[in-house]
Amino acid sequence: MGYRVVVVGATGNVGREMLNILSEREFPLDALAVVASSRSQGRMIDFGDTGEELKVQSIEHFDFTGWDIALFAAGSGPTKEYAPRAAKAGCIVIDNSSLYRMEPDVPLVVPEVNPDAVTKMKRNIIANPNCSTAQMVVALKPLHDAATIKRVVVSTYQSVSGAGKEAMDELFNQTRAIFVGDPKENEVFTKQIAFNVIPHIDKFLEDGSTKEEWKMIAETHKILDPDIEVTATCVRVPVFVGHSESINIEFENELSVEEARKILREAPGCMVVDKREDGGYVTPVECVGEYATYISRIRKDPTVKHGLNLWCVSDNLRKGAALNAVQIAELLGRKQLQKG
Ligand code: 11C
Repeated sequence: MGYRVVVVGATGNVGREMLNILSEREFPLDALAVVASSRSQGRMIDFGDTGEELKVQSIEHFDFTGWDIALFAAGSGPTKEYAPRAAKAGCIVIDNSSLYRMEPDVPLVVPEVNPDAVTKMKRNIIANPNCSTAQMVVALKPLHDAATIKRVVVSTYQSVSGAGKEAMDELFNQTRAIFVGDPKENEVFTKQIAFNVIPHIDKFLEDGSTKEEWKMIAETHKILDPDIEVTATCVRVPVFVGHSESINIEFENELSVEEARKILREAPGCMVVDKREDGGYVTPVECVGEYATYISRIRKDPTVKHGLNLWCVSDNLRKGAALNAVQIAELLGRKQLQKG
């Protein structure tokens, strides 16, 4: 038996990856609809590399009745309008926006970390976390189970694809324009992104932190453990795809580098590449199109009693968004689509 699946926001960065991943993983489909704003209505888009093309339908006229799962990658505005409509029609919404993440009756799920949370679904809505949180909790979970994490200090190096297709175009066009001596004004980012880094993602909060930094803290608490202290600095870098994170972890109990490496090697979703030699670590360009969260540079932090540092890289459009959403759909399938 297969499922009737709708991809909402199918023409965007994450929507297209959702289609690629449904096809790559041979998700059991009885029907697949692709939906976007009325501007894209009638456009044909590829269903991964199956050779099949799908016609985009307008969200405004789409009837979710009879559909099992809607993977939403539409941003908070359209999601606010259409996700409740889909959920009310009996379709389970797996939402990639930040809209529902912190609502107590909406599970926020990373299947490698808190799969049982899907059973708490009450409104036919499950939330997908922010990309920078998803990869971090995949790496933290097995270490937390082994030695209890007290505190995490994370600095991110986030690719422009996290900010959408226009942001990718801005990096490309600005880089080319600087090369040909005809610099262009930035429109998507607040400062020049080509050949630069910007310590600002999402809006500023009153305490001087940004919403992206707040999300990493609040979402880690909801998914993994509210007792872990987290402090984050989120930075945009001129990389097209792949978020990187420098993570400093303080534990309650002793955990050697060797034990951490062994635990991470065996942990679901993790791939350790840590050769302590030139090139013996993973960089964002190598993680593009991959499923894993890569972990490198595992080493002791000698400034605290039980501390480790590590480097963590993942494809933000995949584990950080589309893959995680499809994994939640697979989880629902295994749990026989528990509708709430
Ligand atoms: C970025 N992490 O890289 C953001 C994108 O809350 O889902 C995802 C924002 C979110 O810009």
